[in-house]
Amino acid sequence: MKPRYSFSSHRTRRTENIKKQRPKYPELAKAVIEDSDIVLEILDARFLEETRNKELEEEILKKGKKVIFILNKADLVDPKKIPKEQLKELLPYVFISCKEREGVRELRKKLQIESKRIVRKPLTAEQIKQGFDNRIKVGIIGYPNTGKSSLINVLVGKNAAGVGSDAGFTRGMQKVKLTSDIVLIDSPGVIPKDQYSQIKTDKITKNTKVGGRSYSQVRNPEDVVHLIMTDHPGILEEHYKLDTKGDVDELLDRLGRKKGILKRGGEPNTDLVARNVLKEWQTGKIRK
Ligand SMILES: Nc1nc2c(ncn2[C@@H]2O[C@H](COP(=O)(O)OP(=O)(O)OP(=O)(O)O)[C@@H](O)[C@H]2O)c(=O)[nH]1
Ligand SMILES: [Mg+2]
Repeated sequence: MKPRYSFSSHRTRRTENIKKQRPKYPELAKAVIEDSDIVLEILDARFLEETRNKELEEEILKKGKKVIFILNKADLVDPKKIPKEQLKELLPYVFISCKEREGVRELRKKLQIESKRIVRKPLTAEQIKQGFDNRIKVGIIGYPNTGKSSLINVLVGKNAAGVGSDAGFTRGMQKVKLTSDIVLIDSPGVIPKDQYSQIKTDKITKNTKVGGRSYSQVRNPEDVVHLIMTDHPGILEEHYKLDTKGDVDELLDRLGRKKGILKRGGEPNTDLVARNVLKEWQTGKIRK
């Protein structure tokens, strides 16, 4: 008998491909920074500190590129509740909701102002002959799943970049025209080296909590639910209307029975229940 809920379609060769390619992503992001005049670092407004990539920020600084922080998924937070000191560190920033298309006009205007400030060397005859791309390049970098590709789509007003709820969706660079003079560059999400691991469960668990690894691919979904319950006491119990006093096993067990997510013998399938919880958490159905 097949399980009633299955995420098996996600555990395909694509996952294996991502694993093989992921080590190259930081290099790709650095190449995007090198190639860009302006860099947008996309953060998840729910997890500002956790989704920052200081390693890439250093690279931006080293290369002397202009950076604008994009605090995306603003529909899932109350911006007024974010401490002022935290925001000060992220200047200049723009709150954006790709979902609600908020903040987009402000960002477009900022990009236009900034791009006028950039001094470009006139092209040589040889460069013109070779069709050298002299447009202003805006690199979009950041942690996986923060909405880089979604931002490109709302900026250009059409689906030009692929979007998916699985972290690691974008796997290469992609140039998308914004105006006749500005081009956006999409790039794959990067987890900073010091927080990235294929084997250390504590790192994987933390990355998953902030959406950098997908609920469908993580090997230890129950641990991630446990971390959410520890870091944000009461939130899951309130959302699911279950009083389990912070006990993750009891929560997953009771939720499995309530939703009918059961194994063959009739016991709750806690792995799948945990993945369901994580999906709701990562997509913002459960609010902090
Ligand atoms: N609620 C909400 N969800 C968003 C917003 N922007 C993007 N998302 C969702 O976040 C998920 C990831 O979006 P992508 O645009 O694919 O993110 P990405 O940064 O390109 O991801 P990778 O390519 O995997 O690094 C998708 O399920 C989007 O629908 C937003 O402003 N609000
Ligand atoms: Mg993407």
